[in-house]
Amino acid sequence: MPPFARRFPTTLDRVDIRITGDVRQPMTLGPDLADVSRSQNVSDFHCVTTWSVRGLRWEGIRFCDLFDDILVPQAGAPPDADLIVFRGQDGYRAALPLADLRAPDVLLADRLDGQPLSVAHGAPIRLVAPAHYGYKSVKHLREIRVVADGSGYREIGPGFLTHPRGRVALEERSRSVRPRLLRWLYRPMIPWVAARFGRSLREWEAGRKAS
Ligand SMILES: Nc1nc2c(c(=O)[nH]1)N[C@H]1C(S)=C(S)[C@@H](COP(=O)(O)O)O[C@H]1N2
Ligand SMILES: [Mo]
Repeated sequence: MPPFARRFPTTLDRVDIRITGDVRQPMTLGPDLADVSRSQNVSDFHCVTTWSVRGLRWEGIRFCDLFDDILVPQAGAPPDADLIVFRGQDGYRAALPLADLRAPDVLLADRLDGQPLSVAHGAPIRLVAPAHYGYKSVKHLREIRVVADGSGYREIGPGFLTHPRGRVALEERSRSVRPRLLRWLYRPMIPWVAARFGRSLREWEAGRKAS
């Protein structure tokens, strides 16, 4: 989304994710993630603005395995937490109900199509929730916040443009704007957003090489 298209991660070579919120023991996930069993799947990816990519092979750790094997026993997260909020190194964030994140195709992915994740697609590690619009799949993960009661949670940006679940199959593009209207508004923005993201990424890459 536009405000984040010009910000890029600072830590690319290692996973460094803080576990915060309603936990007994806040902790940091790093190399110990290697102990969680790995998983892979092929899925389609749908941005809410109407572009899609088919047949992506993601590899990483199932969110449900991370939650049950580390967040509950080690961080003391409530097994019946309401929401999980994901935050990226660029400040972007999105939340999904824990129940949705338990789907077996929801991964913290560090590989895409057999390669380590690129910066463009979320290095060093990102969320992938294929049943939900792309805006839920937070890239460059920095923080996972456990929320016991999500009733007061506000999404980033204009709240009416997001949906608490954002399921693709039900066209949950927004909580209040009709999907047909949004399709019609979003579609012409795609080339502009893509060009701006591409330009920012090239500038950032050139800046890294120079320093
Ligand atoms: N950290 C972060 N994650 C993000 C975004 C972002 O700007 N920053 N954009 C979201 C949106 S709107 C989409 S459609 C997908 C795009 O993923 P891709 O760049 O791998 O295609 O990432 C999502 N995750
Ligand atoms: Mo998107």
